[in-house]
Amino acid sequence: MPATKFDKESIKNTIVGKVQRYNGLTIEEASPHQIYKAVASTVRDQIMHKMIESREVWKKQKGKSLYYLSVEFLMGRSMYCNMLNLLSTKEYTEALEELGIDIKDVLKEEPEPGLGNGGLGRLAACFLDSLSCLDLPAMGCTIRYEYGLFRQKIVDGQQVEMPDSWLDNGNVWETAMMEDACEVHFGGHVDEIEINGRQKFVTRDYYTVEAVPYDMPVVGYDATIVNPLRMWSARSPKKLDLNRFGEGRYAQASEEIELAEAISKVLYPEDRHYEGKMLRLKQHYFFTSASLQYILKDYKKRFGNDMSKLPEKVVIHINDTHPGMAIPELMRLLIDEEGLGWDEASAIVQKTIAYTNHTILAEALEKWPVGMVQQLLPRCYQIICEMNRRLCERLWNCFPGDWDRIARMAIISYDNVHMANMCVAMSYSVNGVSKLHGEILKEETFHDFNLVMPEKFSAITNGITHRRWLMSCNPELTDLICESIGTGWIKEPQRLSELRPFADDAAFREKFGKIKQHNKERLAEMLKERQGAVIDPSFIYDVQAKRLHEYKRQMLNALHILVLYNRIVNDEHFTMEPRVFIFGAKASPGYYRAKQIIRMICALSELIDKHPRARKMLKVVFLENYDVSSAEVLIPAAEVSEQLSTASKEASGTGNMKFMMNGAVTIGTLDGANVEISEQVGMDNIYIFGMRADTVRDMYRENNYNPMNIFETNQEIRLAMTQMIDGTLMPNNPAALQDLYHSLLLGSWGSMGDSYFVLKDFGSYSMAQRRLNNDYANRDKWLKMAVTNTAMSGVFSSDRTIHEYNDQIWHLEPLRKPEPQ
Ligand code: DL6
Repeated sequence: MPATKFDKESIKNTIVGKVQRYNGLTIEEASPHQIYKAVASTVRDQIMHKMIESREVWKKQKGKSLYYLSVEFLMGRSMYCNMLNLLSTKEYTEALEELGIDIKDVLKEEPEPGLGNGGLGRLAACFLDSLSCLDLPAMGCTIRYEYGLFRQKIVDGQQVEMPDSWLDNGNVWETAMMEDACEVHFGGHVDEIEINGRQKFVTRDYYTVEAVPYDMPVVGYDATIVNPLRMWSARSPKKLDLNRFGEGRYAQASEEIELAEAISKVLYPEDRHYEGKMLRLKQHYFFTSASLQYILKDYKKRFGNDMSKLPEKVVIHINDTHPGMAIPELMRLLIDEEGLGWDEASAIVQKTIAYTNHTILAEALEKWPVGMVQQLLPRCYQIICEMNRRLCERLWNCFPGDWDRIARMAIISYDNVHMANMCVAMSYSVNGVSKLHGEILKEETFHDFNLVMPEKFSAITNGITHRRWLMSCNPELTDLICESIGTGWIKEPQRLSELRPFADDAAFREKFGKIKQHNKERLAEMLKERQGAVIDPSFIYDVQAKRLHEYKRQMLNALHILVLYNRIVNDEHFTMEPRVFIFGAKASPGYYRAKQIIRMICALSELIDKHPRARKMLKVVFLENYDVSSAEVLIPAAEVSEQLSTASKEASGTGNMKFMMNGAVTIGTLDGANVEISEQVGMDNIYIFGMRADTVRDMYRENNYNPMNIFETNQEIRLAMTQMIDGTLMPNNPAALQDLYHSLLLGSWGSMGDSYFVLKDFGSYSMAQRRLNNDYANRDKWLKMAVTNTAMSGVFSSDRTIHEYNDQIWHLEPLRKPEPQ
């Protein structure tokens, strides 16, 4: 292939040429968005060039490929990371500069695809980045949602959800791959027929939805490979009904089209009603079926029709249970389409599919009503029943007569299909996402399965790509690290630990501190510009940014702030290091209590702002619409990272790693990956508080915790909680936070109140906060801690995580770079 140049001059000419050809404009006349499109498509040309080379190598090498199925891929903006990974940021920055354009203005124009909700989706995105960087062949598979997660507005102190139509101006990065479009069938009934003496199952009277794939390239840092993220879009095979249209029934004329296309309309449609739940099931089956059809088609093209070799060439990883329908669907394809027998098909499935669990929250363990699965996916339902029958038979041999245990482990029980049980029973690997979570899976969630099939279980601690979460979002710190320890850490992130001795170097610490200060100023500007919030960059920046959930205990943070406020207001001698508490969080639209917590935080912010003495030391800001792009400004500016989940509830967390990498010091419980963070930095460089996971487990078992005892004996808590409902916090509507107040004191239906132990852990949290406050006053001490956190964060790079997945689960061969000609 002829070499194409992507040096400064050719980049400049290409951009100017594209603006001319696409828009008929000169670069001076073009709008910022038109320039963005020209620049992005130049970067894309460069990636495509690489992709062709990479595919050639992949074809020749004939190795194994990974298909990573996930309902979420929270990719964030692509342009800057693509330039970085192509090693071309300098060329693009200078080319634009010479055209009189500031690259920052171009980057701002890129819409952010909100195809994810939180940690699960962002982890999938980090994994794709690391897979490409490590030259491991993989494809991410998901849905091309027309609307991503909602855009959050705060109106009158409350969350309002707005649609996120991220595709309005098109998506420069994607390519429609029409040749891989396929049909996905729903509904109908199954007939058993005999063909040439063989029993066959045929589904009839189904309806069809077309699955059209769009590929987005994921380029690795200084790597050979370009892996695709494949996003499936639903399209109706029906065309507009002209008869109905002619009769003036315009809405009905496109009704069927709309219904089919609803599948890829929104991420997480509301599922409090039957239709919504059904739509989610349709989504899950839609993209898993389309992905599997493609995987088998491609396998046959590359390796022929012998399906017994599938596990040697393909690994299908299901990210949580949402893509779990891949299991019966692969069985169906192997049996009904490829003509394999049950045992053969089942053996292949159990060697090809691996599963990661991301939560132990009982309410998040997916289950589907039997009737719904039967109606929507009749053939898969038959297969699930047979899998269940065989599993129960096996379990009966292991636990004779133990009906309760077998019912807990069954795939079908109490009129539901239990996805986690199916995933554990039918995949060859089940992993948790931190050491602690792995233990909890083995000892509690899947305890019974661990007795029967212990070889499947492992724990691989999550990670984050240090390219996006340090190099791209914190360029000044990146430069300082490179100046100090060279660039080896970029490819071997654990070498960041070479920075540790610099914690004792006063000059280095000062430089580190200055960079933090610049990042704090940058965040202050962003908050001013986005939502008119004014914060003082001399305050401590204390951040809690993550999805809003009771177990993450934003409530603990809020209650503590209210206690600080009361100390200031009621004691004129009380002082503290001035601190701004920044929250970033979206609450699921149907989660009333989570929305109440947002309301409380906003009310707290107003209350503090009104008090002349309090506002000199305290400030609360709720960052609207927390997303990847705002996280990229927020995280480098943070000095304190709040990781407050009730121990045992957070599977891992990944925000904790991002903050640490950027030099924020954690205050947190011994939960998820916080445990491993504390092991890395040592107890002197982290503030640990609260009950441990085993104590929490015992408290649940004993079921005799009474938060009222704490309420009655702790005056500070009692005052703060009373202010939630006496008009102090909500002067115009004192009753607004009543449910939240009661949830901390009283249980419902026999369960205890304060089920996430906010009051129980409050004392210990408050003490840890006091220590933190005192330590911050000692700048040297604080900066030493901050540097140590960055230095010890290398182990949390997703490159390490992917190496572990590959060594323990996938066994992929890295693509070898072509020999230079
Ligand atoms: O593994 C990624 C991420 C973990 O870091 C979080 O601790 C965990 O809460 C999250 N899990 C989910 C699962 N969905 N639910 N519920 O998002 O996964």
